Amino acid sequence: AGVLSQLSSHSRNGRVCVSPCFSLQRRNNSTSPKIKVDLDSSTGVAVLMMQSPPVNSLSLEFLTDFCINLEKLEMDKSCRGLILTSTLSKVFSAGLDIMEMYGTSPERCGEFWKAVQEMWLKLYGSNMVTIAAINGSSPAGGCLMSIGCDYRIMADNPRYSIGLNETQLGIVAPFWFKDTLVNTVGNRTAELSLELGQLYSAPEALKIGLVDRLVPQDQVLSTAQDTMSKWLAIPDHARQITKSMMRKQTIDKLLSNREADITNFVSFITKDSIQRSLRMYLEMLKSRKV
Ligand code: CO8
Repeated sequence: AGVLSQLSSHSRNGRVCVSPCFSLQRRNNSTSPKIKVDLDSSTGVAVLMMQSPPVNSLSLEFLTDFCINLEKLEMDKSCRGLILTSTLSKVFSAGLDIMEMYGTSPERCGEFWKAVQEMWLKLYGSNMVTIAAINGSSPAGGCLMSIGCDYRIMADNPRYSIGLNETQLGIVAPFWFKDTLVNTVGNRTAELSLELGQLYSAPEALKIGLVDRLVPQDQVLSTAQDTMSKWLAIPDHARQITKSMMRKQTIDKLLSNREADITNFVSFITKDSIQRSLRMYLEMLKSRKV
């Protein structure tokens, strides 16, 4: 078990259960329809590519697949660094799949939310060095994934946006989304950003510290690789303990409130008024195309 897990008394509770034979399997490359992982055993760096067109939306199936892949890499001692990126041309991830929250049963909503929690717990608490290579727009859940990493490199394109825009959909980012944003950009900026549901262009995101670096689109991945080698020069144990010190309190807050958080989400999202807001937002997304 990694240092983050050892230091957190609850952290194993949150883990997706992977059958022993599956988790012990050591493969360098794995492919699945929605996610592709390339692990370079000479550098110990894995690149996890999200490849679920049209927008890498985070459905239950996608999140399950994501967590299984992350768990496998976490357990593989040869893997020390993870770069998260997208194979799509203009989108990193459109965030949670809105269709998972619209017109679905409370049971399915609960299962979905548990998978969202799991994704964040695994990513934010990872022992690996995690770098988001943000090569396209990254709203809401896509932004959560990005700020769940240790470092963010974004394509320098003012048309790409990133942020927690939940209020624009008439929904509310839960406390652990908020905490992750506060930990990244500070309280005041997070407050403005969350209340307004603000999406920032890549240059604006750099200015407020939501991302760490902008580079031309075709250099996002190579810059992530270069940055990774600098991070990997730091001894793992020292970096991991420091990471845990910075993140443990935030992680433990969700771990000790997981069930209540699921109940809150399900009762909120299934309200008629919230369902109406989601429908209007979906219609707006469709109408933008016309
Ligand atoms: N979920 C499901 N479908 C989506 C999503 C999504 N998040 N985003 C886009 N789509 C669909 C579109 O409706 C469209 O469908 P169709 O082809 O059938 O018309 C298709 O994907 C392609 O979308 P676009 O044409 O808009 O693609 P573009 O490349 O022009 O734009 C963007 C890409 C910028 C990502 C754009 O699609 C966009 O802004 N999407 C919406 C992003 C968004 O607002 N996501 C918020 C999701 S909510 C969330 O992540 C956190 C919720 C926390 C819940 C808390 C409750 C308590």
